[in-house]
Amino acid sequence: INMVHSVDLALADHRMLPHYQPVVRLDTGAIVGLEALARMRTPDGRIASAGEFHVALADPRIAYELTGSMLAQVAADLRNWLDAGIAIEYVGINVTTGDFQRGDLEQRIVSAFETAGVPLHHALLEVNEAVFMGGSDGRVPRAVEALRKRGLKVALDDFGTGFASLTHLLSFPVDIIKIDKSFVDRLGSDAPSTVIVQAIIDITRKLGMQVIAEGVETVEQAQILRSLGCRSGQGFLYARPVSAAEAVVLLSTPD
Ligand code: G
Ligand code: G
Ligand code: NA
Ligand code: MN
Repeated sequence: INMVHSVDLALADHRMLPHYQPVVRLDTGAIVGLEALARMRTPDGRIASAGEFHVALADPRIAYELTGSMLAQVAADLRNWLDAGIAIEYVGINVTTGDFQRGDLEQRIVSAFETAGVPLHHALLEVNEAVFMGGSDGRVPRAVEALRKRGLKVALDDFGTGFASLTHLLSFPVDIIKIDKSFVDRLGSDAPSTVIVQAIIDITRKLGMQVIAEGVETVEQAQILRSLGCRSGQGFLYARPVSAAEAVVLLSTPD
């Protein structure tokens, strides 16, 4: 099957929707934010994960249109949650190369959030290392700088898997570093990984950035992360990505 075609049809039928995974404080378990993850309702009613269709996001047009749909839905959900008195710092939205090509990402985010009446500081843009470093013209870091000046937060996603050097972080700072799951997986069993995670936490802290550990699955990983000074994490240990309706329940439940 042709994934680009499937996602195209799903976009036209409003069958692309955000699910949300909580980001929690590792000491209390309190939810500080959410990451929006695209899901596709298939014609037979199943919910497909992004892993099943993300090859289609290599098509710049598909990536661009998915982001438009996600921005509108995330901003509307945020408005509902804020109206319900739910305190939520940010919702992360994943963007990729195709989102940076037309030079209008900033305007698209601003207008989606203005339409919903949601302040921009609730938006967290998640950009992975490969996208951040891709394109020799420096287009992405410049766009990121402009977005941060507008008051959005930016996270460098999947940190440690790509080529973003620490030198680069000094030139193009971001608000949040998300430590890739592959490092979290090896905590405890693999000494070098522990040393690397410790170094990432120490250096980013000194640069004034926050750290989120991704893919936390065990109590032991969470305990090691806390001992290394990591304050936030996300992963199946706390919650899987859930629908907007289920997210309300998680957000409304006292910790
Ligand atoms: O949720 P899941 O594990 O299936 O996600 C698989 C991959 O798809 C991850 O790399 C994730 O960042 C990416 N992804 C999920 N939702 C979106 C989205 O809305 N836009 C983009 N560009 N990527 C997404
Ligand atoms: O590339 P990005 O970091 O945005 O991808 C996040 C992906 O990781 C999502 O598809 C989400 O479903 C998945 N994920 C989140 N927490 C866990 C976890 O604890 N274990 C595993 N295996 N996957 C996770
Ligand atoms: Na992400
Ligand atoms: Mn990630």
